[in-house]
Amino acid sequence: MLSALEQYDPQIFELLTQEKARQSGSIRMIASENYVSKAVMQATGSCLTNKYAEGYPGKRYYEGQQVTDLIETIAIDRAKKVFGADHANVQSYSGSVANVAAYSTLINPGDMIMGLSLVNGGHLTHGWKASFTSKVYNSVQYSVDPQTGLFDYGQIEEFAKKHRPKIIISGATAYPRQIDFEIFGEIAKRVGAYHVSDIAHISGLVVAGIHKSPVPYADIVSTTTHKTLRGPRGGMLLCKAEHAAAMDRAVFPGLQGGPHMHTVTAIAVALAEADTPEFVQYARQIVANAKRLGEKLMEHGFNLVSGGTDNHLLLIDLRNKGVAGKKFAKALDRARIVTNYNTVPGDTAPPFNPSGVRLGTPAVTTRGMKEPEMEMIAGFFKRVIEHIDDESVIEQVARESLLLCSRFPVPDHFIIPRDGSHGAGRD
Ligand code: DSN
Repeated sequence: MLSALEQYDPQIFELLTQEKARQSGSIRMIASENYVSKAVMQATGSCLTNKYAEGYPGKRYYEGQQVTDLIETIAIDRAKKVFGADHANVQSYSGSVANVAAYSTLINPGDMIMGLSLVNGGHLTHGWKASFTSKVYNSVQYSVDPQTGLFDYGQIEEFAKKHRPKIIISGATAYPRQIDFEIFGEIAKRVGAYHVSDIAHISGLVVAGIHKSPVPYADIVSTTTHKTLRGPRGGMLLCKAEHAAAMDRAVFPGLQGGPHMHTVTAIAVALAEADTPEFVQYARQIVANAKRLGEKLMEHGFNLVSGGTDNHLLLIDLRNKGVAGKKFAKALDRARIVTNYNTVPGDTAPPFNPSGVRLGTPAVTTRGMKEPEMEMIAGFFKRVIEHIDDESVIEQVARESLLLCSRFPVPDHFIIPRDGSHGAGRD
């Protein structure tokens, strides 16, 4: 029987089928991507896509909220529980909007924000020059140490003392080590700044207790919900009680109209999944996989920023290889390994053709791959870099990648047990 989509729009159906095959037949190592569970996928594609719900539970501007109020309240309560936060807002459309909402909760246009620069691993919305955030706010940007690739907290404090920002942003999109949020919080206090922490990449690791949480040390914490947290594409904010009302106003009506209730619903589901021993085990394996991958890559002569990783991502600095990041990432893609090219600390190459590639283990770990598979993948990286202009080798690696993928089918039907009684967690 034809599905509704197949029947109504065969062209889009065919393209979705191709994308499903691509996700299934490639080793997906974009550090911000994952595979969601069947339950999250169902909630995302549910009837809540049909509902408008401006406002918050108990105070809406549209009627018909008998169900949405209950669902959003559950999502908020689950977020507060798993992150140990006083207050949560689950309506942000994305991490970018969540960050802007955090800033607008605390400061006014023209005030100064201080974030990690994009080329050092920060996000666009941390005040990068191309971002709206640097136009609305007066942005100053700190860096990592170009030699070690690490935060130099002493230098960050000096920088903060010099500029006296109103907000200091901690968190990154390409930093492979633990971040000391407590120190960021202390620096912010000492210069009279608010502390906003963006844990979009690591929120799943934070929930699992594997990465230190910024919640006790930050005024507001923002995150996406789809990376290591393995929920739908969306954003979320957590804050101390004193900022709760202002933060909710900043999201709605400050920045957004109607929340995407299908996404809020799926966030609720993902948070239930994250609150299980299985998820903690998953998060541990993400890090174990990243560490093993890093060790093997270094054995194969790759330089890693900071010499390894504490989290889910790795940054390969290709400057010793004489191969640009884009060329390597494109060759890897032909070999069925999907990464993104990325700047590395001290990079003089532009962000669109930088000197590194970023890779992460959340998606391959969801597929069930473990350390032996990481060793195989590191071997694929070696062969691709050594034969970057030899398509026959790249094609051979692509065949082996596909074989590896076939041993670890895409778990688009996996289920996280809520009571630990359903065995391996897949149906
Ligand atoms: N674009 C995301 C990432 O890949 O890290 C950050 O928003």
